[in-house]
Amino acid sequence: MAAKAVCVLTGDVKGVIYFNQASPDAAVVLSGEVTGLTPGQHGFHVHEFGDNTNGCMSAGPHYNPHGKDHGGPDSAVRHAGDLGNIVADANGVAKVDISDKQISLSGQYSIIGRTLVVHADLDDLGVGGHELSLTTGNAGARVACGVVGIAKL
Ligand SMILES: [Cu+2]
Ligand SMILES: [Zn+2]
Repeated sequence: MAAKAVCVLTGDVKGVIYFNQASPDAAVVLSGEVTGLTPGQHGFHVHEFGDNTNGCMSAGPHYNPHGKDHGGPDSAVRHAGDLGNIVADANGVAKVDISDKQISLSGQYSIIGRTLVVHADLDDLGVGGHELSLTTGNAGARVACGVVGIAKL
């Protein structure tokens, strides 16, 4: 059965991201647009909690149900929530077109009810050699976030 979700990102940076998963074992396809960014790469992750009571900070760390180190979307070792970077153009607009097999919209590791976060800086995908590389990719402040919710089919 197909599943659909949507996330409205709010903050100085804004966006709407749609999630589509054709079947429970299929990749999740993310599409949409984020605006108001500085040009360049920005870390893009699913964080553990769908709690935005204290803004994006209360979303907690990267969603990491398997207790792994931080990585990039194509890394053998990564957090389930590690979706890499989105890239903003000179106008601060990032088009999102990501397909990922470690997140799901159903079952034990569903990301529904968790928070999608956009960061101020580039995610080094775990290989930057910074003390934060293996936990956050040293991606800096959380400039926008939103809870992933069930969308109308
Ligand atoms: Cu993040
Ligand atoms: Zn991570």
